[in-house]
Amino acid sequence: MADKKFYLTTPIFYPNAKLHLGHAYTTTLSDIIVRYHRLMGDKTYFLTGSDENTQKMVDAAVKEGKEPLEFLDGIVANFAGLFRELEISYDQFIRTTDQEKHWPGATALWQKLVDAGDIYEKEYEGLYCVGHEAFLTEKDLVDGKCPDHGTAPEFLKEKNYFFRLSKYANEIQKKIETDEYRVVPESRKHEILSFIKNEGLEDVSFSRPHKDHWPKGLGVPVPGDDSQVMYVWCDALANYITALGYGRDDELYKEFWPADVHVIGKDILRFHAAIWPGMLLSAGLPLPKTLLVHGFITSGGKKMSKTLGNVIDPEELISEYGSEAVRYFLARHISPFEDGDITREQFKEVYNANLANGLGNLVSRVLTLAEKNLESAVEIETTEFPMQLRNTLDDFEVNAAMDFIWQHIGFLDKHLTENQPYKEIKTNLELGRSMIIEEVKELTKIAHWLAPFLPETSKKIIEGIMANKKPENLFARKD
Ligand code: ME8
Repeated sequence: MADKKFYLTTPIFYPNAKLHLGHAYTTTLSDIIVRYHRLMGDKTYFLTGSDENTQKMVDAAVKEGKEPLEFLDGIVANFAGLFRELEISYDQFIRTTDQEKHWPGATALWQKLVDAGDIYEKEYEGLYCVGHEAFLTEKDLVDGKCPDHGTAPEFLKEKNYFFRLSKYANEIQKKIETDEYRVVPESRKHEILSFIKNEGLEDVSFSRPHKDHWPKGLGVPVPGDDSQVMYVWCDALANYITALGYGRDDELYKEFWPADVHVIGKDILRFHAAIWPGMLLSAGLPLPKTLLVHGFITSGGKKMSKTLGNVIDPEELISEYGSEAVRYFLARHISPFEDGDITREQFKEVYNANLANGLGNLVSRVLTLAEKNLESAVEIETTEFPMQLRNTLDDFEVNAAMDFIWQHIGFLDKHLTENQPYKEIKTNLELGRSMIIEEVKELTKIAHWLAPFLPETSKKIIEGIMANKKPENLFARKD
């Protein structure tokens, strides 16, 4: 398995505001999957980044009285800070304003679509939702407003270049039906297939007139027509290959493309399961293998969104509980396939029950016993990932994998209580010690299994075992 490559991407996020817990979910889920593959010996590449050539970013900058490009640097530094705190082990952070890394590949890809005869010019009228960065139709609106963003779309009439997506509808449908391009979970596969079957795939507007108020350096110019920049979704989707050097220095591209997994939220399914494979087919490039589509985190039953203003700030949770507690919550208490709700009360409750009283208490019990009664540290043995854990993780069921580990935490806790090595040791030193050694060995396994999910905790427990000492500050109870 060691020579396998594994390339995973997250969406590139819009830097018009700070990231919220939904974005933290996507990146944490992605990080867990990548860390698991890295542990299994795969050669991994993990890409994330920011989607910067957008109207909404310009609007947000203007609102704060800042120059857009200067505003971007501040927000992107924030993204990187959050990802560092959350221990996101990405290999590259791509920015779509990066003229050296991103633009050559986006331009080369555009050229391929032109060469295939799939780009044509057309006058266009339509309703544009800045929140979506997409054209909507009357059918999409509720009371004249975009139901996701609560705002009325702008009416635009302009010259655009169009991408002939309709030409690829059948081929895309077939690739998804046969799982050649696998959409997970099944419900999302059905969703996109019935969309293609019922509504078909229309050609997409793929450029916008360059705006006078946009600063230079924003928007990838359409090759051969300075008056137009690429439509933001066209250049954004290209990031998955431009970051690997497509169109400039394609060593990484050759090694890692096609992507093994694109992780996205359900809101951007159509872009990834229709437009993106259409672009790749037109360019004659291989399709990604799997699209993992997760649900939305809601807060008190409502979608968490920057526009709706009901976001939970991951930084706040991290400063109160620590980043490992946030990773724990996202991995275990949110399903990767369905929507999941979070409230601060529930967060505190599961933190106390499963981290402070559960894992934290178990580590403390076992290692206090070891520290007091063993003359030297128990030797660390290498641990296999049990088949059940591997199966769940291969199926992206990160929450089920966590349940498996917590089940074992429960077993070990019960074992300790029932066997009472702390009593045994008073009458039979040898037997008592060998019982404690067994408990430490079980704890070692749990610590290894935790590595992709809670890397810092895993390390602290292993260090504690190696030093024969209880680690300090592991999940203090919150009242
Ligand atoms: O769509 N729950 O960027 P974006 C869970 N730039 N995940 C959520 C979420 C929620 N409430 N809200 C957002 C874009 N997300 C484009 C992507 S890719 C070539 C371009 C996550 O900043 C989820 O992964 O709006 C969703 O798909 C993504 O953030 C959208 O991020």
